[in-house]
Amino acid sequence: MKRVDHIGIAVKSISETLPYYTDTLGIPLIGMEDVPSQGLKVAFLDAGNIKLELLEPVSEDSAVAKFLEKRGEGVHHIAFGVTDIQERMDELKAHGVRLLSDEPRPGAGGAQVAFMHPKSSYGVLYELCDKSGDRE
Ligand code: CMX
Repeated sequence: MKRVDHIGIAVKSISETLPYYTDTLGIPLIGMEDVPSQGLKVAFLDAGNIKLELLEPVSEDSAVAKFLEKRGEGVHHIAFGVTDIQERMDELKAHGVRLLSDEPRPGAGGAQVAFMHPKSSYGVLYELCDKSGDRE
């Protein structure tokens, strides 16, 4: 993994949190998006060499709703930018990493995404995020 694409941050409310990022920290908003497949509304912010992704659950059974309930607001995942996501997934599997799906799934911004279980990544939820766009 050579590049971090974004850091996902779980929040209860994007509208309440956004002014802290845009006005207090001065990080420009790139855009907002609904991600129904994950039960989420997300906002991407441009922090220079990396993006921040605010994650607000819109469905009670979304992974982020469970995270907020158990751990409260805060850093939720780190996403590596990759190409050839299926190849990267197969390599990780061969190294014994537990992936949360056998195949990539559609994520925000038209990306294909896959997650590594935090129990096999020493407590961190890592995402693979492929925006090469040839699988949509
Ligand atoms: N970071 C680190 N650890 C986490 C975690 C996170 N984000 N979420 C859960 N965990 C921990 C739990 O606290 C639990 O630890 P303990 O057993 O020590 O308490 C452990 O992982 C396993 O939990 P679990 O009961 O097996 O599973 P959960 O129901 O908590 O779900 C996970 C965890 C990772 C499987 C689930 O969140 C998931 O499927 N995530 C992938 C999808 C996702 O996160 N989507 C949101 C982002 C989408 C986007 O960016 O577009």
